[in-house]
Amino acid sequence: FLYKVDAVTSPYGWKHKISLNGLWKFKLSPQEDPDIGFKEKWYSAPLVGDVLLMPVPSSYNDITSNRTIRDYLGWAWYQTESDVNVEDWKNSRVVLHFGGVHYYTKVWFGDKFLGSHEGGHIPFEFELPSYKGLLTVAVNNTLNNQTIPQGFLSYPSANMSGGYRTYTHDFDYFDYSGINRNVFLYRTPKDIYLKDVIIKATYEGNIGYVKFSVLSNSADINSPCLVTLYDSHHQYNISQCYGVFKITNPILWWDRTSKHKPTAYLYTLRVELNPGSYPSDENIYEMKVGIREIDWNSTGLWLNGEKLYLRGFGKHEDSEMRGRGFDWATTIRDMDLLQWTGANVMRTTHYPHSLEWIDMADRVGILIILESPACSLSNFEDNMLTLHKKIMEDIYSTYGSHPSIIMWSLANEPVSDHPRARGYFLDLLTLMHSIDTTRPVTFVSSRSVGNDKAAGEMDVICFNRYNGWYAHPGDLSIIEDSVVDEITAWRKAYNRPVIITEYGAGSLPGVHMIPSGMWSEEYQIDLLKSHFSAFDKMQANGNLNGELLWVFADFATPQEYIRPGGCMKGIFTRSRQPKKAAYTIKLRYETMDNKT
Ligand code: GCB
Repeated sequence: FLYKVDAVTSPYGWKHKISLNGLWKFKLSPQEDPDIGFKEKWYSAPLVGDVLLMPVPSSYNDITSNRTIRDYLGWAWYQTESDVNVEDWKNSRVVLHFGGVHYYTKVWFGDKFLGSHEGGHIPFEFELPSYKGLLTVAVNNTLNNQTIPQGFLSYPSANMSGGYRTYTHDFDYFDYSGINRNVFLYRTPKDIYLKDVIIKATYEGNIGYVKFSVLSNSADINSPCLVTLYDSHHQYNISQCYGVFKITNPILWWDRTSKHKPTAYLYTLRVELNPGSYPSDENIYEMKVGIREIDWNSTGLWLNGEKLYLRGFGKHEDSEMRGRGFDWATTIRDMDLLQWTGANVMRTTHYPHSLEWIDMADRVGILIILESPACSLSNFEDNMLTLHKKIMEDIYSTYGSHPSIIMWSLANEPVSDHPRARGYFLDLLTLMHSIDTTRPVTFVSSRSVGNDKAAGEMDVICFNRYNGWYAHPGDLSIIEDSVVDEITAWRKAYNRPVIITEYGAGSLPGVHMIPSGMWSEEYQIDLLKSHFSAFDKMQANGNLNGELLWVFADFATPQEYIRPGGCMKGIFTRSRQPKKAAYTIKLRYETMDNKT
């Protein structure tokens, strides 16, 4: 497969970065006194007492053999020493970057409170007052009716000694917690520094247009910038913070006619603020840019003028021991396996995946439907909408420049037959259209055509349905007609592109049955094939624009009697080895690839 050996392995373009990954001190607050860490100011001195070493990044849940840690709810404390032993950092602005911490985070540097953050899957950062010191992070994973996603804590037997409590949520994945993604420091000049670079890279005819805006801390839009766009053949310069590069005969990010399919061609954009004013290159930021155009109308989606039929998966960021913790080995393995199947798309269920992941998708040419963390939403009150809007804005500013992202998904399986759902999702749709005119917007429905109040308003209809599994378990004969009828009904009702974003069956590797029965590897294959017959008909008559199987690999769920050791609908096991169905999918997706 095609990996770019010349490309750096980080989506973060600052020149000077120091990783803070490694073993951090870790301590849980006791359930009897959950706020003790704040009262005793655990941040002001090295953590003592029941302190463990915890790998960062990783979720803390599955690292130890301790049940309390696995099932913990409340404030977990992390601590490390930031000791940047570089003289030059003294005169710089030092920024502490977190790729993602689930769910509420409070951060101190020594006694100084740096700030807090809400939301588990979005990067955030703080300026550090100095570059040497004790860094403490308190993280709380308790979700409630006002968080995204929601969780429900209740005390059904408050009188019982020990205060028995229950905690549930409506989404089915294990809610892994802690410092799940990379942590690092980077440095910039103190006086003028970059805050964001927004890119829109498209083309018309044989001209590529790379529109950029460099946002810095300076209010002066005329502050000097040198922006360079280059690849190994060409270099273009613009001495302004806003502008458009016009490139004749650009190499497009995705080109199905190329010998290497797809090409995933990336240019580099280099931004230099106040050029020439700094002895080091701390005023330089570099990022990759892919030139491509997405179009959509009532009948489908096009990428660079070619009509897309999406074939791929929903996928969790989940692996053994690490939980939701970012891991290069898993990332590269997953990217490799995705290509091995011949898939062209992946939905980041049910939250945005690490930026490193999306960056890899940019490099290999996998298309991404990027989903927000709003899974199984049932609260449509105004304060929820405000939080959801903020999350979508953050998602856009974090991921918006990545060429692999072809569509935004506002939510997975909300209670979209709720009377408020329509207004709620229309507001989010309007917001996304106002900030990004280049990509379609959807949410993924599990409601029926007749009951859903909002899916028909989206640019693309995405729905999940488990025929032969949750509906009519064990019955394969029902599948083909049900799928054909439902896809036809969605198209007829709303005249929009339609994608089935989840279907599938659980299988336990090594369980075999003839004739096939539920949980066997054979049943998973038979169920997929029954769906394929329907999909082929619907693709042929133009009613279906894509099929995404649930799920790429098995993953951890809360403990439930309907799931033996996790969600087993993967075509790969949790340790990323193929089940029999992986070969069925590979055959189908590769054959489709050869057709296009
Ligand atoms: C769904 C959800 C997904 C679950 C899946 C299942 O509809 O979107 O998160 O894992 O069903 O296997 O139950």
